[in-house]
Amino acid sequence: RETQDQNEKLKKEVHEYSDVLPKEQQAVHKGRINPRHRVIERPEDNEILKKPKQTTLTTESAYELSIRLDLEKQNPALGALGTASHLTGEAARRGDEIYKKISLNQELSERLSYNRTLADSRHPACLKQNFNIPTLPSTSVIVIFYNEPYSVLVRTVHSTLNTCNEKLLKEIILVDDGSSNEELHGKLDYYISTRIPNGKVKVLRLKNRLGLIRARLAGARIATGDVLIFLDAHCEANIGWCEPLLQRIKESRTSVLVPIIDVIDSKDFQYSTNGYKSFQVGGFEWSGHFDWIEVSDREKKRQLRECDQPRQICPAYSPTMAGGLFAIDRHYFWESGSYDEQMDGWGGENLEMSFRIWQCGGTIETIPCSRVGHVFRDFHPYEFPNDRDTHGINTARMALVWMDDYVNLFFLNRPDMKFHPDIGDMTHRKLLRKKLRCKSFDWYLENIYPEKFVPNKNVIAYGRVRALSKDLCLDDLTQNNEKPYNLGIFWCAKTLSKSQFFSLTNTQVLRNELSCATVPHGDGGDVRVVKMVPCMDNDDYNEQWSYEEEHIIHLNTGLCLDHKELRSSDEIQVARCDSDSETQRWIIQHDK
Ligand code: UD2
Ligand code: MN
Repeated sequence: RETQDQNEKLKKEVHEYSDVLPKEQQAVHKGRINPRHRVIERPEDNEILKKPKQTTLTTESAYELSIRLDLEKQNPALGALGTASHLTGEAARRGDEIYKKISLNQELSERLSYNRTLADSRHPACLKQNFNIPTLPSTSVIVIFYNEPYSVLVRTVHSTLNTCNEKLLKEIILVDDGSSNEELHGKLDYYISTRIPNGKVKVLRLKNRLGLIRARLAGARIATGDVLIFLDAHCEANIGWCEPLLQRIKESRTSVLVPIIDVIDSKDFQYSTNGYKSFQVGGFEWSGHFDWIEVSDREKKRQLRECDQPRQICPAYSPTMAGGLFAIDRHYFWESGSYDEQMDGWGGENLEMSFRIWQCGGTIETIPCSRVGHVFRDFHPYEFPNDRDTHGINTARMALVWMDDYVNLFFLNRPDMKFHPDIGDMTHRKLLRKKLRCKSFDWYLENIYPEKFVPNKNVIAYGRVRALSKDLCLDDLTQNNEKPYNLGIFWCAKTLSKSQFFSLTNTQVLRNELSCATVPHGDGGDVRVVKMVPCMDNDDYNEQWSYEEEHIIHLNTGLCLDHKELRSSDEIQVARCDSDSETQRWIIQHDK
């Protein structure tokens, strides 16, 4: 009742100044169209905010109205406890439409409360932990954003305020990386000053888009908390996530920490976990991409040795981190080299920081009692600066500084990056590496990530597997490495590329980075396909091959790799071995 009255008063006020509003909006405020109805039907009515400020009162009233309409649109029951929600009818259609554009259901997000609750997804042992709050370091949470949906960003802020102990949360710094979306300017500022007036939420606006790496640096420069916690602008934090991070940094200043990142579905906003029993940590691919890996048995043993709590809630060493959500001591952030400021746009900074931290004496750890949800999107809703592959360029910079000779493996996977003109100069990063007396990449692989397969180490041969009688090479075709797939052949690429890169290991496994070649058990015909399956930890006999007199022989079946009657793009086969057959002769080469 009271808000209704206030709204009425407000509408009158807006009405008085409505001359400065766009035509359509005037109609709304003169009461010809139910404004509530209109905004729900036409989100673009927020256009009002795109008009230049005429008088402060008018603009503020417009923000006020818009914010009230936003709040009216929300249904507190929707998505409560992190459950999935589904729109119907016209709203569902609009949700699908916006989803196609930005890979996120903004329509739905606008209907979920900023303060929706999440189910506690922590391991039960986490609940028994006690923290001595006054002794913990304080934190500045830094959230960077570029044209993120307003409601998603605001929910990230509320979620942080609701879940991070207020005695520990010194401030939230929102860094606007030059967003063009007007709603993220005046209205956001107005929202913060009227709805979150505790002074803890600050907005730093960059004049131009600097890319997420420099945006994080800008936020870190003005931060005053003891610990920096970085978040993406589409996160919802789970209960009790701050304390375990801050406690661990108090114990170990050079540990860089990541929470378990739970998944918020970009379509229905379901907050889902993999259960609390297990979680993954960070790995990488030689192409310079981050990937998720299981916690190794080696690491589990280390946890048992070095941690006096139930193993499932012990910090887990992580060879790399995803990059978006992490906590680091503020001074250590700068001492350890913060970021490479010459990295533009998006990508690469996560592996750079991961290798640097490990090689220069720190650790990266997943803290299982700290869980934060993140909306994973299928594609980037934004364009890249100057349309460049900033991930590739940044990763090349990273590899040239931190990976020693292993940089060649990166370039084998990314030949397009080898002489890329935009890579630039890295002298200052190399000096940093010297100054901090950082260890080698060899050391990193041996000690931090010995499970990582190195395609040119402990191998009989590596490179492309080329047919002798024809310019055909074994090729992944378009398959990815997630599911088993049939291996193919294709015209040999001029420069060795990822899809034609194989190794025959000393243990006689024919494989690429993630998958091993095998001939499926089965009917036992004489001509059969070759399947690529996830490599087992222990070499499986069925995955073994020998290489004799240019024949590649599957040990278990005794069949030979054979491209007889096959053409480019076909699936490769194995057939009964024949020492005279030209189509069974292969060479494995990496130099040409
Ligand atoms: C992942 C990371 C992300 C970052 C990236 C590699 C997680 C969950 N996310 O990609 O944080 O490390 O890998 O670079 O680990 N943004 C800007 N300016 C830009 C582009 C993006 O401020 O020019 C913001 C964006 O609004 C978002 C954040 O940077 O808040 C990360 O971008 P993203 O969410 O598109 O990246 P994501 O999660 O795919
Ligand atoms: Mn993200």
